[in-house]
Amino acid sequence: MQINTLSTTAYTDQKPGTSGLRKKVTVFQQNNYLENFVQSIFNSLDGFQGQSLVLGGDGRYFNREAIQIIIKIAAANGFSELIIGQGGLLSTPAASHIIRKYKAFGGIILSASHNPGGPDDDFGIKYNVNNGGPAPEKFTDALFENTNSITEYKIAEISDLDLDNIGQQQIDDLIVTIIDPVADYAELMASIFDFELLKNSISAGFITLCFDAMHAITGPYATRILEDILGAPKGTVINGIPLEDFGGGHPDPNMAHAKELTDLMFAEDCPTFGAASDGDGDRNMIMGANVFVTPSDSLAIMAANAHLIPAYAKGISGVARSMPTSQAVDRVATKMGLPCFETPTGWKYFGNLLDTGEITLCGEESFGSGSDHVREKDGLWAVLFWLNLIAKRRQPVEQIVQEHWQTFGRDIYCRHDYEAVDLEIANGIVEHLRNQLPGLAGQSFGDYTVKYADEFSYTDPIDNSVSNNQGIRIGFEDGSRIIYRLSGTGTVGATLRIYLEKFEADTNKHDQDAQHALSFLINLAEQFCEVKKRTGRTEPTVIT
Ligand code: VG1
Ligand code: CO
Repeated sequence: MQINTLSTTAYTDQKPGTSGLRKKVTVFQQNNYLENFVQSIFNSLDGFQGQSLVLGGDGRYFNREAIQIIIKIAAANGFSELIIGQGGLLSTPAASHIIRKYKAFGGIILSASHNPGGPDDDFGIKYNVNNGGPAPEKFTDALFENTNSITEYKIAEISDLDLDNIGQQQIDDLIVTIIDPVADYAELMASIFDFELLKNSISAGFITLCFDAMHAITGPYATRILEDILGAPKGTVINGIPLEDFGGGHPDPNMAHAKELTDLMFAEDCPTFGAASDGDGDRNMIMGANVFVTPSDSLAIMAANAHLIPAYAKGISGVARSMPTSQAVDRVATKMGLPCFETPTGWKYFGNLLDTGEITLCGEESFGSGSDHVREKDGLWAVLFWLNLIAKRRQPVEQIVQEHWQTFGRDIYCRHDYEAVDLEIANGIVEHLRNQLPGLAGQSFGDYTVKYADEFSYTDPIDNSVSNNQGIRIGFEDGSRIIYRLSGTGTVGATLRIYLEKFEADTNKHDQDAQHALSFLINLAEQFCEVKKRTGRTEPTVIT
């Protein structure tokens, strides 16, 4: 194999965000932009010679071209085997599983997740380590430094590979294995959940369902598992063909973007269960007949009911949530006597807790939940968890949620996103908030008295690494919170996220609209941050 070392010039903007490097496709198409980043990943790693690397992506525009380039750079750098999903496809949770199952050195996942795709939209790339999870911050920091100083990269002179036929190809010392992207994952799901019970509940008509794959990666996974294996009727999976531009949509599973599913679930003759997943298959939205389950509640309900699922029947060791996620799961943990951890936003912070067995379940308010079965959040896993729960409890989604609130109280919750805010204005808002923090504790606003106002910083309990500046928190005496963060996944300007929550113990007040119940806090949040005043906007871009 002829290996060439080519000189290159560093780019200064390759800093990984919450989940890898995400930029416009046109940025990735710049001369050597992708090559630099991939070589910098390898420059940040040791000991991979003769090892295997997993490769796959969510199928968005530029996926195939990128994979061919990465194959050549990985070959030139000394990997001995590449395990690639057929067609270059792997959902993020499936990639995590495959790294673990085949004991690969690591994996490169091509995805910009919930961001839109297409020639003028977004592309992304991230590196996962041998536990199957996103590389920790100390790796991404070193990687960023390498991208700033890179001067050359290595590339093998081989022709483009056939990604579409399952099987092995040998090119000199390199083995390229093209695998069925779904098979291993489907087998894993069957080992966690009660598939017999699910088959029976579906064939008996007790569960009727609709799954919106949003023209993204979960199409083939959901079709195989829900329709082919569990016997749900053809057509259960809608928008099931992955498209390079997601059909022009925004593959983000929430009521704003999964509109077709939402309309269906609020119609009169709707199915009993509805769900959607995102671009790379790690997010989930759970709905029942005329009801939407917030991701924070979903996590709490899963924790409270985990013993009903075969894989977790012996009990769970602990739970974790990202800081802006509501405190609903904390209440479950307290009642069950389980440890509960609060981590910064992003799945990489759960890795150590999962690896050491401190926790079994974890989740984020941003439609993500998962367990120790992989090291990424997992959309279809969450869907199957809920289906298993419904089948086992023989109750509709709404009743499961209501009963949960009766037992634990309700954490009323919502998130307001202001997208594509001018960077300077966004930084000004954060500065303005920071300046207020020292004086806020003890002050009262209506019925709310500020208990603490600070910036969240996290010390990993396993390796003691410290992550600062992980969001601004204003917490009140009654447990209510207002949280502000700038997104680390956007590609245009800045996205300001405002998270609002309030606890309601009174069962008679559980059936409230969240926007209404939180209106005082919503106004207070604006008073503190002035996003409307400073941007001239009248409302958030998206409310979830
Ligand atoms: C968002 C979510 C965060 C999630 C991240 C990656 O990050 O808020 O909870 O882990 O996306 O999810 P940010 O920095 O934009 O708030 V995914 O499905 O985009 O890989
Ligand atoms: Co995602």
